[in-house]
Amino acid sequence: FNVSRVETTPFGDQKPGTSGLRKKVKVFKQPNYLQNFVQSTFNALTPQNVRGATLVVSGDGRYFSKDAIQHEKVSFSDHLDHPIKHLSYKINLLPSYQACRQLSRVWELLSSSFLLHLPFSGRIRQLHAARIRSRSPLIVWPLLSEKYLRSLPCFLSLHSAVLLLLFVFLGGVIITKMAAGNGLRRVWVGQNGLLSTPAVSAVIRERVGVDVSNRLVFGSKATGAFILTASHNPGGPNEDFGIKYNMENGGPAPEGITDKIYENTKTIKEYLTADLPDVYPSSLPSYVDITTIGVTSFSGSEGQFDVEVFDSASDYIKLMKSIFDFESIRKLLSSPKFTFCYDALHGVAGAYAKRIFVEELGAQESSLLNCVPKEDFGGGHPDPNLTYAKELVARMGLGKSNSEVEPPEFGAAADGDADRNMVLGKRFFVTPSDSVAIIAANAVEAIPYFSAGLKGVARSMPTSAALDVVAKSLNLKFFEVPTGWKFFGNLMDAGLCSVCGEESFGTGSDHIREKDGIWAVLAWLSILAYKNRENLGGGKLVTVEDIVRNHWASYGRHYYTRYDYENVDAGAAKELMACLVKLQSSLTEVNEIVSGIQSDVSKVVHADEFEYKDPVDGSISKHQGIRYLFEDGSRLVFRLSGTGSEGATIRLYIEQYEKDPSKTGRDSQDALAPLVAVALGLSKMQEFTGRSAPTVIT
Ligand code: VG1
Ligand code: CO
Repeated sequence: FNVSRVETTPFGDQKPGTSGLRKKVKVFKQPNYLQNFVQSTFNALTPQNVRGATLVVSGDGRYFSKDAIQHEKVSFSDHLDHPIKHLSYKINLLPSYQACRQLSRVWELLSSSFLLHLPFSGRIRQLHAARIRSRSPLIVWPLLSEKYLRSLPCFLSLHSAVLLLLFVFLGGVIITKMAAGNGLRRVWVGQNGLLSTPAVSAVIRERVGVDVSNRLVFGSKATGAFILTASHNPGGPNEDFGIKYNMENGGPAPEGITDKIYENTKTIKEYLTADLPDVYPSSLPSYVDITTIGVTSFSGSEGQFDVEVFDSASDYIKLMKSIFDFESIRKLLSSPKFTFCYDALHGVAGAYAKRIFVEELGAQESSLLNCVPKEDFGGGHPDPNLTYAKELVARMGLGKSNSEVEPPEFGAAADGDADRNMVLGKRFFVTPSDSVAIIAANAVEAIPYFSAGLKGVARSMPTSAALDVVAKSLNLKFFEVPTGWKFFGNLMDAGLCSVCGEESFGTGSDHIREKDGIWAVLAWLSILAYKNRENLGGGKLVTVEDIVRNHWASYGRHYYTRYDYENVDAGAAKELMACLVKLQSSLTEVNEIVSGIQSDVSKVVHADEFEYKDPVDGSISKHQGIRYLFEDGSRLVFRLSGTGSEGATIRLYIEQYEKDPSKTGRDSQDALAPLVAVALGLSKMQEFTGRSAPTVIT
């Protein structure tokens, strides 16, 4: 292959947020938008992490992922894309993507105006859908399409002119070609471009790879990864796409790197790319088919470049087996006493759920909900919480379901990229803040990986202090970090932290450097298996609810809720935050307002903007959320989300500690109502945002 330098101009909006760059697909589809970000990232890394390096490229499979990894689809319509591509190769014209960007616009106009209304477009769509459903090898498609096209001379004659112009931009490839262009040695791609975020983290750290002769090679590592996901944000042509870079420790790039990336995006002038052949058609001698496991090698002027497609799940499963006692979980899952349900919300967790829960652990297939990964998550919002995981919530007997069928004993859901988890018991919700505390409290007994003890525990600032109480009582090192998983990585690399979590349904450990949704489910199943080790034959099952209530009885309960005001006006959100910061300068004034709203809450004794000094590298992160701390341990926290793609999202976190075991059984919204009123009044939420209620309550 040959490498070329392509001129480009900067975009002003490529600042990575809490977890990478997330934007509407439309934004990512702008010419050079993704290329600029990828090149800016390569430029922010040390040369040894680029030249000769091994890069993982995969994601949650959302719309636009395949384009990003491998080829750039003609954007006007999927069903016409493939036959046309085939044709362009048939006529043997080499694609040259750059030259004809503008023509794509013309084509889009033309096609949307009349081509899509031709009577046969429906038929092509059907064929295409059938191909996807049957997962037939790609080779079948060109045959189908060729036959089809031959039978449609009108198609050709009508559009031959446009076609001739079209194939010049058919060969666009983004990340893989840019990796070759930047002198990387190889790219690893999960089959079909699918890898969960935790699986990416795992394979960066260690993979059982294969060499060119398909021999297993143990212990290969990658230097980094591009993870293609917008996580819990919806997917599809009108929804979100995202990309983030993870480092060689398997964790998200630290702020030092993401700041550098952002600086580079503001000045970028060119990017490097190689003219590798495209996926289609499969009849070309060398192409990369990301649906098939194997290695494809290319030789360039500076050496060889490989694209290796590997099974998305096997490395991850191997890792899970080294952490948990699968045999004891299997006993639990196969016991008739224990019923189970897992909802992948059509995210990438589906690619793991059947293999792990059904094939490895013996759960019934009917216990899997929405476990087929979809580009648009079936039109849903792949966010595992009580609002968006509706089907699971109903099945678990929470919400307004008809309760004729007995709900399962255990239910869990994942987000789009499978790093989040929601854990539910029968008619019972486990808050993520409690979940991490309970896992920490039980890990040593129930999970073999931790049998030698925990090195320490950590939580993000807005997460409730339930974990703090466990840390204190078990005499564990404890850390409070800003929101976002990147802050846990340094602690783990330094051997300071084993288990950590966030209130936002993220839980994980130092087995990798990302939160891990399936790990959390296996951790809970391990705890249940351990607590029930003598009950499965006879005796009463210890349920999820029992475990949580017992935990509250020994450690006290942190009533907790989060209010999200999604997609509010960005200016208004900023003003609201600025007012809260200003208010902090006078606690007297704050307490006057508080007691005016609610006379029976305790006093605010401290207020600040959270700032974090990393104990390992000394780096400082400022403006990480506004805190109001009360005398009795209650907290109000206000933050702006860093993962949205439109407007601003205000998050309000409300927490109250109850030590008295006779008072830990209240409904949390009731218990927190006075503090909620204070928070809304203090922030003048409705006044600033015009919203009388949040979009999501968790
Ligand atoms: C949110 C959560 C945060 C989480 C982040 C990424 O960030 O609050 O705890 O780490 O999403 O999760 P923000 O800035 O919107 O509050 V994931 O599953 O989206 O990668
Ligand atoms: Co996620």
